[in-house]
Amino acid sequence: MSVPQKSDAPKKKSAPSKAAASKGGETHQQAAGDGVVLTTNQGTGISDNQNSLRAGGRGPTLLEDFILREKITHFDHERIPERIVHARGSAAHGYFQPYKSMKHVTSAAFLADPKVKTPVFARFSTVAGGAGSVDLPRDVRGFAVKFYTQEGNFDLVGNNIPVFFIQDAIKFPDLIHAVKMEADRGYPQAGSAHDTFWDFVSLMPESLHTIMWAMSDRAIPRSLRMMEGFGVNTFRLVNSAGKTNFVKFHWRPVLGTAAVLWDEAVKISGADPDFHRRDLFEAIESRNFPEFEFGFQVIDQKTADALPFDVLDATKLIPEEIVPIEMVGKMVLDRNPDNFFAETEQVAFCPSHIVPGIDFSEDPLLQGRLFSYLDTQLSRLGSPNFHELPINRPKCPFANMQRDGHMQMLTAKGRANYEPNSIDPAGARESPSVGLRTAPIPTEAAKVRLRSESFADHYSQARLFYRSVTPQERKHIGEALTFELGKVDIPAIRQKMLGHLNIIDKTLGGTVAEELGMTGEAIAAKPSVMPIDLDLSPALRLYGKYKPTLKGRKVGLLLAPGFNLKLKNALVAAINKEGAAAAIIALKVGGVEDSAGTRHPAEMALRGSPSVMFDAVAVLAGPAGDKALSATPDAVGFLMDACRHLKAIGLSGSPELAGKAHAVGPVGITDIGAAKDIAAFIGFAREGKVWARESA
Ligand code: HDD
Repeated sequence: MSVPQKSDAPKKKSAPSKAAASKGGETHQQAAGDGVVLTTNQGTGISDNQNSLRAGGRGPTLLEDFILREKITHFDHERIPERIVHARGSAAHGYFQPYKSMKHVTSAAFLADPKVKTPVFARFSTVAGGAGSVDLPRDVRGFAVKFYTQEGNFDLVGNNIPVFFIQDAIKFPDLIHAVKMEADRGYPQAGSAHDTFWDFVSLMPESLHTIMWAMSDRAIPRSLRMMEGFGVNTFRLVNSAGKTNFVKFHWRPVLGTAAVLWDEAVKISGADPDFHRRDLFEAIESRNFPEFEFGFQVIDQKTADALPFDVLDATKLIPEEIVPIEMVGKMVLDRNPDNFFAETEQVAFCPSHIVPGIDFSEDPLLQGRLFSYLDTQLSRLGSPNFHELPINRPKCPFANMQRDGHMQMLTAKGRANYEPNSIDPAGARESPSVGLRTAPIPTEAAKVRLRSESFADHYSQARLFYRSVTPQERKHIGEALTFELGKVDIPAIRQKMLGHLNIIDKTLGGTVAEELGMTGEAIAAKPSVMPIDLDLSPALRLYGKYKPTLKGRKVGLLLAPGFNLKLKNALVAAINKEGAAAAIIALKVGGVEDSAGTRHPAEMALRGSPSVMFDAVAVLAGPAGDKALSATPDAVGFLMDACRHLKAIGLSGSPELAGKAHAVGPVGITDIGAAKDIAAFIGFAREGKVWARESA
């Protein structure tokens, strides 16, 4: 153990070593050393943690120094292989509580009693980038939740997009190889805008529906707290009478959904690569606990049979307008991990971790996932005993005859390590009554490598999504496709993609072709099944579906010398009343003087706090402050970007800056001359983005 132990080692003040003394006396730690004694992993007290053992003060280091060797050896092995996908992630602890009993559809105990709180650990991630990549590339986000139920762990390993790129798990390595950095050059990191990815997509039309989502603003979320989540694959629910239904799992953020604009995402990636991780951590630290409602779409066989697509096809969704989502409970994330590595890094999710009352469907993507996750944990965590790590260990009793293995942490007692046995009558035994029983779904059929005909339509739902979302979302999809395809070197890949886009929607294909300067160059795609026009589904929209709110958001207040203190205080109070946070920014982090010459502390310096880090901004200045700001490119950029990024803007006493930043006239800019004007600013800020400015 490398954590400080309440060891039997003597708790006495350690004397500085001679060597340390000869090199300049006591260090900080040595002087403060009244607490727990630093020891080796074997519990031997360490007298000097600053100097290795050497032959004389300037001589070579001695091999004998087991303290040095133990410390360096441990350090050399501090990293484990990062996840092959979803390497970059952030997580939190919390609990799930059902609103009502769901006994009629599932026997799962954690869904049976509204009084029962089930502990959870949720990890959000990007897919393509490495563990050290930025938080805001254009990418699907992972949304994985481990429920530590009283009947065992249930892992719901989903994404923030309800559909997937491929229909069969056998294509997953190809998909991931294509999207990750290219094999020869090792770039781009965490980005899909390159040839190999679009080559794959252009040859795999089944990916087009998910592509529409990945090119939408869903792939650049404002916050992990403001994303929807989906189980993606179809699962089954089984009740105590053995009756089964299909189910699609959904998560809905109580704060509503929000995304940033692409230009914001690019700038945030530079200004704060940990934007999402910091946002999640700080929200929980400040007790603004992220909340997500858990919803079920329960689908009986008859409804499934009547759908114009196959429920087993992970590239398809079931519109809420056909099967509504029933909200069954809420997850609250109320505790940050104590240690990133021990928890966020070592947590091991597996879709195969289910509990009685939940079962798999025959979805060929899910079936492959059932193998892959357990397998990957063996190489990532290095031992079949990964379930014994505290973050993975069930919180209910667990017992079986599995023994030994690398890093065994449990000390099994007794002789009986096999079953059946007569030696330990009180030992663990199978239980037909409480054990998991697989739903007896009939499966007899010929063994074939074949894709069902019912999976053949790759365009109808891509069209459904594109046509159902708001005009802004459609515009951004077109822009994202233009950006991504503009980064593709091989013209034929772009031409093939234009052919696919034309089938999804002629206007989309035409706009992207025009923006690429490739009108008339599309290579026609030949769908095996011609798309149909499905009834539009407004529920697929990202914007306008939730009530306007400023809750959980962050407003940046840039204060410059001579600002009006009364107005600033009123503004902060109004922002806090909305459940939002106000961040005080000044030219210098040391502080800023108000109109009465009183100095006030700042939380952030302007240079490190561009407006992309906030949901809305206000600038408060006196005449001297306005002059100083307009002479500062960072301040002009602050306001210009806020304007370009459609943020609500409040301005008080900063006409010169506003002029320089072209922030005069556009809708959503409020002149805050007096406290009564604050309401108008808050009104715009609640909307998230001032879309009218984009259209203008
Ligand atoms: Fe996967 C990780 C979600 C298809 C193989 N996947 C992983 C994580 C999420 C998803 C959220 C990160 C979990 C964490 O935070 O540790 N994956 C999905 C979804 C899919 C999907 C929603 C489609 C419905 N995945 C998928 C397929 C395969 C994998 C088809 C392989 C056949 N996924 C893995 C993996 C990972 C993983 C290689 C990497 C790290 C890990 O499992 O623990 O096994």
